[in-house]
Amino acid sequence: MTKLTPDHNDKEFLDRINWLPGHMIKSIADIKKNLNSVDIIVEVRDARAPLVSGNKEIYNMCSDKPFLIVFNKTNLADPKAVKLWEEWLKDKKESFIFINALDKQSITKITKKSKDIVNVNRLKSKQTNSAKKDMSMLIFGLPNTGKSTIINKLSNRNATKAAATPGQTKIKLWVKTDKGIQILDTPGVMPPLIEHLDHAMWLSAIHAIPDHIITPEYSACFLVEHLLKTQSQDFKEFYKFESLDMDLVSAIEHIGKKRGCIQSGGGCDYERVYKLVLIDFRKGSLGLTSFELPPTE
Ligand SMILES: Nc1nc2c(ncn2[C@@H]2O[C@H](COP(=O)(O)OP(=O)(O)OP(=O)(O)O)[C@@H](O)[C@H]2O)c(=O)[nH]1
Ligand SMILES: [Mg+2]
Repeated sequence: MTKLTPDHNDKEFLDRINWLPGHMIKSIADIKKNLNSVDIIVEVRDARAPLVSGNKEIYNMCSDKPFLIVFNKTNLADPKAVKLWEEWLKDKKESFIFINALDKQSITKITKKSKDIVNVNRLKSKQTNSAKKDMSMLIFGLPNTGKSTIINKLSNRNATKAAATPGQTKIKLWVKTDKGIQILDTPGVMPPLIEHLDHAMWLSAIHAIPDHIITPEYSACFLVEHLLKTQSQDFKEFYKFESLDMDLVSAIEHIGKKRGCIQSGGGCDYERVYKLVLIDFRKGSLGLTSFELPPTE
């Protein structure tokens, strides 16, 4: 092991985490162009980092529009943190739902909540026959938050490509559902600027940023440190630790031994440990983890 965590003053690293490939620049322009022509805008965020996984710039452009925040992957988040967020968001009068896109009931909730918001807006703007009309929806959000999965579930078919690595959707696509909803799937977009290194680490842990940007070493070391600090019992049991009172290097080497990541000379194969930790965490094997709690002020 050489370097464990990135240097907070490493300018080149900070530039790299603000990952903005060409298809994202185009997607941001497409999203902005379509905001005014759809009946509802749905932002898909990650329930494990409710504010940091949001896009402030696009959110601020939607203040006077029918808008729903869908916090997805709630099945991987800490239920206690989710409860606190629900209370905080209610106080802020946000329209939101916490869901798990892999569960059918969650999908019904999105349809119902969106229709309610659109109908209230149509009544307010005195559109007649409001309840009968079809509905158009734009879905946007951070890479890998589950936008295309949600759209496939809403349309009951594999209308758009969904997969476990960020940057799957490369071009926008209109999808029709049999429930009278037309949905615009858009390529995942990064927030305008990640200012804090910790936030970049959270986004990497939830796999919104591809591993080659942060490096598996930094991401896995951040996660192991986090799980040691929070004394995660699931992490302890999964890797059969006797105690979590140890330093990062010892913990990594322990995981290497337990998971058979040993080089031919007998030393720890650190690179394999890093990759395994990321896979195990993202599957949920290391427990339900939230990185962010509601602001207290
Ligand atoms: N555990 C869990 N996994 C989910 C959930 N929703 C989606 N996924 C998984 O997350 C991965 C990413 O899903 P996508 O639907 O491709 O995400 P996306 O937001 O369209 O990603 P981009 O197109 O890259 O922006 C897939 O492996 C999905 O199976 C969820 O609620 N829980
Ligand atoms: Mg997608």
